[in-house]
Amino acid sequence: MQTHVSPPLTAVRKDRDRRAKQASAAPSIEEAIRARAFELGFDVCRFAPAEAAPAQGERLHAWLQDGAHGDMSWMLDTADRRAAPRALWPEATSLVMLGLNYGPETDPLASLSQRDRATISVYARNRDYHDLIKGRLKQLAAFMLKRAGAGDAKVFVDTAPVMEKPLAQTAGVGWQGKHTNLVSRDFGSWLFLGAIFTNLRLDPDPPEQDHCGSCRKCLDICPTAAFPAPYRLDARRCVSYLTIEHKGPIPLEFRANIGNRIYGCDDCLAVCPWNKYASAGREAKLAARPEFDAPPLAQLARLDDAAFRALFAGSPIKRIGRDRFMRNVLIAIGNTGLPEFVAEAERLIDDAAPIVRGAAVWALGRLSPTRLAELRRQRLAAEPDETVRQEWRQAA
Ligand code: B12
Ligand code: SF4
Ligand code: SF4
Repeated sequence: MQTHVSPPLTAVRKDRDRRAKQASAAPSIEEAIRARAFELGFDVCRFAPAEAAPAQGERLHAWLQDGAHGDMSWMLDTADRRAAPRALWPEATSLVMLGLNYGPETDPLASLSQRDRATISVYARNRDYHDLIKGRLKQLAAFMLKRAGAGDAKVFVDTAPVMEKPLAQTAGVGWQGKHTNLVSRDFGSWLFLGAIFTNLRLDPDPPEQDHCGSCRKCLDICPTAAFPAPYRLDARRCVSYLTIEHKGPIPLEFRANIGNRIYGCDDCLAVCPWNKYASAGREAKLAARPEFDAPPLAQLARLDDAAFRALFAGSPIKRIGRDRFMRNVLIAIGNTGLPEFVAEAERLIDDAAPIVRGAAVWALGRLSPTRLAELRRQRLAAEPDETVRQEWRQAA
């Protein structure tokens, strides 16, 4: 016959202590998600409640009311959903906010003084980050739901109506600096952001505080005076907007100050003193391709549609198309002040696209007013497009 013998009290205690120890050694779901995020190449992963950043909706509406979004009408169309995570997805309870370091290896502003070269902003010197980050967010979301054994999740990077910067600040990824981008104490201005909304309940991290202090370097360096006040950007004046988002001719008042920036701008990001703690990004697919690091303007000016598509396959630059890209190249050419570009500008006056012809007229006027005057009468009479005719009329 078997008799049940109770273990001595000390053995019970030992067993309980061992199990408690095991339980505390097992990572929490937040720690597990964070560890997986690092494996997937993210550099920051933090959590916020879905009610995060309630004031941002009002600020977004005020910004739109001012017309600061310019012709990004999609910002207006999606405003109500963008204003708060729950307006986009009512079941969301927690947010996983991710940052991926894309810090450059060299001074991103070095090529600004090379007149015969183009400056492409750091984020666009290799593969499109949207594709890269979205795939990883999906992998992280799948891991999270599997670990939780329940729940639902949605992933976002850039293009969805989500205010990534203020949400990331609430999760403690960094703070919105006076240039309005998120600054991190560890990565400076060089973090791409992404988000996972979920109906799981995750423990939030504390928010980050503003560490700008009395600094105003980013405000002072802006070549087009795009900040009406600290923490406020008028997109209509920002070179990033003008060279990427804006579809028509670039307003005359900004052309000279755009210099050789042909796609985006990094000036306000690059001068931030917090970049001294930044390091080069570890993602090879985002490291600058040599051919996108200060490419010669003369080569870019020769790209036809097929060559443009081939060169920028997989790059975010492809999105703006050859004609808008060539408009930007011609603004940079007009700013070189170098006579060797006169023939290039004159050749593009015959381009099939009005946006290119118009920019070519401006560039030629800057480089050789005499040659422009020689061509004006005959070309103006033959020009079918009113915007290009306008360029002929206003060119020097
Ligand atoms: C629209 C957009 C743009 C527009 C407008 C930029 C802007 N500042 O809004 C344009 C085309 C100009 C642009 C440019 C760039 N962009 Co952009 N853009 C976006 C996008 C799609 C939406 C941003 C948005 O909601 N703007 C609306 C305004 C109202 O929001 P906000 O800037 O946060 O405005 C806040 C402040 O003004 C503040 N505020 C207002 N008043 C006051 C007063 C006080 C006292 C305070 C404290 C705050 C405050 O409250 C507002 C709400 O938070 C986001 C992706 C996303 N889905 O979030 C990427 C995003 C912001 N862009 C990004 C990048 C990298 C850039 C560029 C650096 C690209 C380049 N090199 O050319 C430049 C930087 C220009 C700049 N200085 O902002 C990254 C920024 C990453 C980061 N670390 O912050 C994002 C997050 C994309 C991503 N997924 O990584 N962009
Ligand atoms: S990206 Fe360039 S143009 Fe735009 S706000 Fe910053 S410094 Fe100014
Ligand atoms: S440059 Fe200065 S003011 Fe601008 S974001 Fe960095 S710390 Fe803030």
